[in-house]
Amino acid sequence: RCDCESYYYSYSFSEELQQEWSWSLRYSEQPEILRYLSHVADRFDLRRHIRFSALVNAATFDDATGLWTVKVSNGDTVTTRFIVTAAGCLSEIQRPDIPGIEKFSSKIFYTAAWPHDGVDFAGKQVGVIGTGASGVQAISRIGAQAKKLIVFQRTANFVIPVWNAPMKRDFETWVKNHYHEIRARCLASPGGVPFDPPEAAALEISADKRRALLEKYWDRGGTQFFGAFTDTFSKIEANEMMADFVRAYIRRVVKDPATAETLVPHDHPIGTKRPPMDDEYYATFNKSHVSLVDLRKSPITDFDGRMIHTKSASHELDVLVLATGFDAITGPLLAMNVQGRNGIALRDAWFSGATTYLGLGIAGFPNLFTVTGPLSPSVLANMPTAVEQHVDWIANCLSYMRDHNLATIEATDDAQKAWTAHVAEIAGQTLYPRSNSWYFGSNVPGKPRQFGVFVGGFGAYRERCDAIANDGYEGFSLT
Ligand code: NA7
Repeated sequence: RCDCESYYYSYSFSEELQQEWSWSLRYSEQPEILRYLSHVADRFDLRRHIRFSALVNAATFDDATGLWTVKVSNGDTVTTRFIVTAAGCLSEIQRPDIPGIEKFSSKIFYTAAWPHDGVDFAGKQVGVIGTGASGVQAISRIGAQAKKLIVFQRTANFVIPVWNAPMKRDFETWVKNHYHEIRARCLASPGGVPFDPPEAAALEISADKRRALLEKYWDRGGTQFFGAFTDTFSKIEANEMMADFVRAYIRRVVKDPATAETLVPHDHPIGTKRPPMDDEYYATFNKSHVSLVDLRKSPITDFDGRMIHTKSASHELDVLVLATGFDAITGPLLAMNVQGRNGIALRDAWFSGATTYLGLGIAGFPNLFTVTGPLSPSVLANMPTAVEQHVDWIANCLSYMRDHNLATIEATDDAQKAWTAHVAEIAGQTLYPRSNSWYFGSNVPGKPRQFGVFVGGFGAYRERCDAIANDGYEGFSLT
């Protein structure tokens, strides 16, 4: 399900599309999002431009011709001057090495590679490993269907309710009448969203006022909760105040005190790991057929046949769901085996961490544009807005090159170094480094620890990209 409010998080590139499409829920579910994307593909006759089931196995730059050769899994080879990657930030599955799992004989499904025709959990004994955004939403749904559900939790997360509900038609009418203004606010805002900036710093107001603001933003739900204060992501004391509010909520909702305490997070500042969004998660643990295993106290020791063994108990399962995440942000690009100038592999160029200019271009990899690439606002901005901003920027750049008879654009080393350092410096001023998360690549063994996202604000980022383009693509070398 979408983490975000449907109307604000859909495409803006066509006024007709904005006006004709209606969302049924405040936060749309996966089937409706898929219907929307299919509608967009049909409405703009896009399918004829797309080769489906075409996995890119390799992309190699030829120094002599200045062209890229792209090898595709179906055997096709394509030669092209430009490559625009739009592989997503969360599309490369991460399969953790869980000792003994090869001995498990029941079915295993990964949330990151879910069967398109769904899975029927009715009457089944189900285990779920992983309590990130995917696990949390899966647990609520599976808990409503399965005969028995056992959740294996390694790290407790702060799960924020979204208060999902049918779309109010008067809200829809208001949005459709104000799209112009809403989109302009998105483009100027730090998160690519049309919400007002926080009203106060939590540390500078009275306890009563703080409580009132927490409740006000909690009632708005979802990511809007994090808009309550200016200092949530910069001051640990302020962050703790917000965290305590959510901890109290968990203790109120979950009836069994021991289960509640296991679900209460203590190991990271709230919001510095992606906070899952769900309305039913905590209440699911009040169901008699749902139980929680704390993997910190009782780690998995082995599997055999239909059994999963932990230090303190053994459980028989018909199905095991692994909600164990993705090799995020850089993973999808590295999986394409990109090779740039002088035969340098992207994997080697990024051995110590990703280096990019604006998250749009990479030195040594000419004419390769990366939509929502590493070190751009990507996953910490409104994603469709971030995608559209990059796509517009790239399209304008290609027009500029055509109009000026240019064949090559490439980020300079200096500009790339400066941008990469700038992104790290800004992340260092926040509380994000206090957690281990996929933002840092912490979930992938051996991956360099690096904050993969520009957190200086989407609006400021967009202005910088525009200024660079207006300045003849400063920081890029064009030939
Ligand atoms: P996440 O957020 O990376 O969550 C993965 C979860 O799986 C998390 O709870 C991990 O615990 C857990 N995990 C991973 N490996 C293991 C092993 N080996 N044993 C036990 N538990 C494990 O991935 P999601 O798919 O939920 O979400 C990714 C993003 O997609 C999400 O943030 C949204 O933006 C959309 P850990 O916290 O590492 O202890």
